[in-house]
This record gives sequence, C-alpha cells and structure tokens, in this order.
Amino acid sequence: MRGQFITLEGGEGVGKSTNLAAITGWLSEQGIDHLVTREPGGTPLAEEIRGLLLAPRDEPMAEPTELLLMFAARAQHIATVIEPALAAGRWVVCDRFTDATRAYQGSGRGLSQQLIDSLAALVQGELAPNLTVLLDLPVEQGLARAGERGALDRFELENLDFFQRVRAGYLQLAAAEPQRFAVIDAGQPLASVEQAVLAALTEFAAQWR
Ligand code: Z5A
Repeated sequence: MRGQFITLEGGEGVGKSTNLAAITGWLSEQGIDHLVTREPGGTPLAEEIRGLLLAPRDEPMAEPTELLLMFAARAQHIATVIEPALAAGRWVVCDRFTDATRAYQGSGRGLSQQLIDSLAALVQGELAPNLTVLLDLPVEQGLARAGERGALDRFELENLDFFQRVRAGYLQLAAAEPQRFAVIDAGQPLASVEQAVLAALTEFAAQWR
C-alpha cells in the first residue's frame, strides 16, 4: 500500500523541529516505516537551493525568483525522495511543503495564489499531503523563540506585518480544508503541544491500520 504523506507547518519558531522528534518517535513505536525530510531541501541539490534561498545578501531576491526556487527545490525533492518513498509504502513526514509557499510567497509576499496553483500542478501533479499539522502561535512569541537561536536567515529578517500575513494565510488554508489540517495551539507548554500533535496523528493513523 502507498505510504501516507504528513506535513508540518507554521510560522517562525512555532516548534516544528521540536515536535518532529515526537512524531518520528511515535511512528517508530507504532512500527510504521517512515522517512523524515524538509523543505526547502531534502536532497543534496535541493539543499543547495535552500542555501540560496535562506542566505541574506545585498542583492534583493526578486519575488518570482524566490517562488521559482522554492518549486525547483520541490520538484527535485518529490522526484528523488518523496515519491519513491510513498510508492514503496513508507510514510513521509515533511517539515513544510506547498502550504508554506501559499502562506509565505502567496499571503506574505502577495504573489498570486493562481500562479502558485499552476506551479504546484506542474511540479506535484496529484501529490498532496494526507495530513497537515499546523502549529499556530502569535507572531511575536514565535519570533522571540526563533530569535534566541542566534543569526537570522533571510526570511527571519522580514517585518512583523509580513509574518502576520503568513499566519493569517495559514489559518485561511486550514479553514478551507479542515479535513486535512489539524490546527494546534503552539503557545501551550511543550508537553501539551506534543500531546495534541500525537492525538491528531493517532486519529489520522487509525484510518490506515
Ligand atoms: N519557506 C517559504 O517561504 N516557502 C516555502 O515554500 C517553504 C519555506 C518550504 C526556512 O524554513 C524558511 O523557508 C522559512 C519559510 C521559508 N522561514 N524562515 N525562517 P525552516 O522551516 O527551516 O525555518 P523556520 O520556520 O524558521 O523553522 P525553524 O527555525 O526550525 O523553527 P521551528 O522548527 O518551528 O521551531 P523549533 O526550532 O522547534 O523551536 C524554536 C524554539 O522554541 C526552540 O528553542 C524550542 O526549544 C522552543 N520551543 C518549541 N516549542 C516550545 C513550546 N511549546 N514552548 C516553549 N518553547 C518552545
């Protein structure tokens, strides 16, 4: 049977990496063969593109350049990592996917959602996440958490309004597809967030076992 595709989304510092560990621990306990990956990145070539996307530089990156680089990395990731794993029956857990493009490049930068849909159709075809866990947190709290880690990447240097639009964009996506999204309040203590994430995963996995 084809594997399930789970994505983890949210703004800066919401705790995706932290909760990824709980998710993979749970999948291992359940004996579910899985692969953990991330976007942009997940293959050597896509990780090189990630480097281009995240590095602050004097030359401003044009918005279409940013969008196309996101999808270039995604095309490589899907072809060489995600699709082969799903086809082999492995579950794939991905830290960010196309919802991030809709939230950051669409709602954040103001690029057309129709344009994003067209690129998604080209790069993904029918591929879509089966479950998306959205960690939601007020922007100020997320930025404070992210800021404690030191040097900021090109996205983390954006202003508060940008991140407010990203958060609103994510919440709109979740409202439009409530059957795919599990929205979790990431402002709770970590143990409660992990419990909520694992509850969503348990409910989802019950359909497939
Ligand atoms: N991007 C895009 O624009 N378009 C796209 O299509 C895609 C991506 C795919 C890189 O992503 C950038 O790419 C991203 C969007 C853009 N923007 N930025 N920057 P990324 O996922 O690599 O970067 P990120 O969002 O900044 O993720 P992150 O830095 O790894 O943050 P996180 O994983 O969400 O948070 P964390 O590292 O797990 O936690 C942050 C801190 O908070 C850490 O010290 C934790 O110990 C702490 N924490 C976590 N949970 C809690 C709770 N519950 N309470 C208290 N403290 C907590």
